[in-house]
Amino acid sequence: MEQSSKKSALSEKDGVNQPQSLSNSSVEVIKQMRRKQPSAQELIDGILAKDKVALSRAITLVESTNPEHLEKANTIIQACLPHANKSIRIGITGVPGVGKSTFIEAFGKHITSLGRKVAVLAVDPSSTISHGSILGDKTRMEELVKDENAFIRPSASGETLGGVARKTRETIILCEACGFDTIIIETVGVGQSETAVHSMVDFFLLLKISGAGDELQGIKRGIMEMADAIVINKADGDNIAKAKLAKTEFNRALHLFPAKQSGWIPTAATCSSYTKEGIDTVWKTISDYFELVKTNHYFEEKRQNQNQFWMMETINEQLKSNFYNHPEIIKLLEENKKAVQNDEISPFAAAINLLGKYFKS
Ligand SMILES: Nc1nc2c(ncn2[C@@H]2O[C@H](COP(=O)(O)OP(=O)(O)O)[C@@H](O)[C@H]2O)c(=O)[nH]1
Ligand SMILES: [Mg+2]
Repeated sequence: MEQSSKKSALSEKDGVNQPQSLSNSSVEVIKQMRRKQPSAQELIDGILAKDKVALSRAITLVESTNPEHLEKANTIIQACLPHANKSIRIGITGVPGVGKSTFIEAFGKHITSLGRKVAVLAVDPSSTISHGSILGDKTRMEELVKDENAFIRPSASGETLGGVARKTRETIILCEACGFDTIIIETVGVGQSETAVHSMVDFFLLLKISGAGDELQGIKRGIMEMADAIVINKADGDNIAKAKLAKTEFNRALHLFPAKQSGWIPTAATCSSYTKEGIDTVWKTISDYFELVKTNHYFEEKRQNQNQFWMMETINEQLKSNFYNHPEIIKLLEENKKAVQNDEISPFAAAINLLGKYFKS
């Protein structure tokens, strides 16, 4: 039978022609994106081969809420663990606008020029509201983004601080396995994020700017206590003299704090992330710190304590969330709240009752 040019109802339909406006190269890119997701093993191999694309994809799995992704993420983390822990971890805090991102750009470039490999992460539990403020920061790190020896990852968002902290800690492991020897973690400098970051880094740097001469005003004592160094940024132009005064004042204040367990004596310094003046001194200070704590073994001790701390934190958080999400507890909690309000039961007895019910169920 002769083939008719007219298609029968049984033959396949013609697809939609590719519109002229789509270039072949973008079609190829879309096709690549749609290709099968890489397996856990492929990502592990990629990370260990220092492939940043594999690293990014694995971090996306760590950040996912999909249980299947989390399982895959756990496999990858387990495989990466033996290759982790070989870096130095630096936390950077300071109020918004103090210049953290600009500083990290200048500092990051400086140390990659010395042959180091830098990964920059951020802890920002508020980014659900601000929609990932660090995304804008990526443009502040224009040079570092292009640097082959740097990796910048915007913060995980839409989570509790505990959730963000877990993801950041797991991301650190992946970055280290991918060969990054310096991890920099920026905090937004508000709320509790400093404490969380302090519990996952070796060195904690507080960034400041010179004020109206009353430098210690409004600075939280707890933050000063956590700091291993205070760096007064924006020491350029008309600011230089004021910044030097601030440095003196901070140095005096730092002397009043009790000695640190690390044996390290924190100091204040000035720098400009614009002119790069003082950036090399900050790195020198940090290097001196690591030399000290690696010699006196405080380095390992602190990391071990941090691991224990995060294990306990995770248990506490899981217990709490399981308890409050338990269907029966949700119901009983409301009933007991009312009973407590009406003085029918003591708050303590109500709590014990609920916990008893939960652990028996
Ligand atoms: N003059 C001066 N301005 C700076 C310096 N570092 C940062 N800035 C400016 O301060 C503003 C806030 O910087 P940014 O890095 O986004 O601060 P962050 O919110 O702490 O991350 C920006 O306009 C920067 O250009 C510096 O060393 N000198
Ligand atoms: Mg920033």
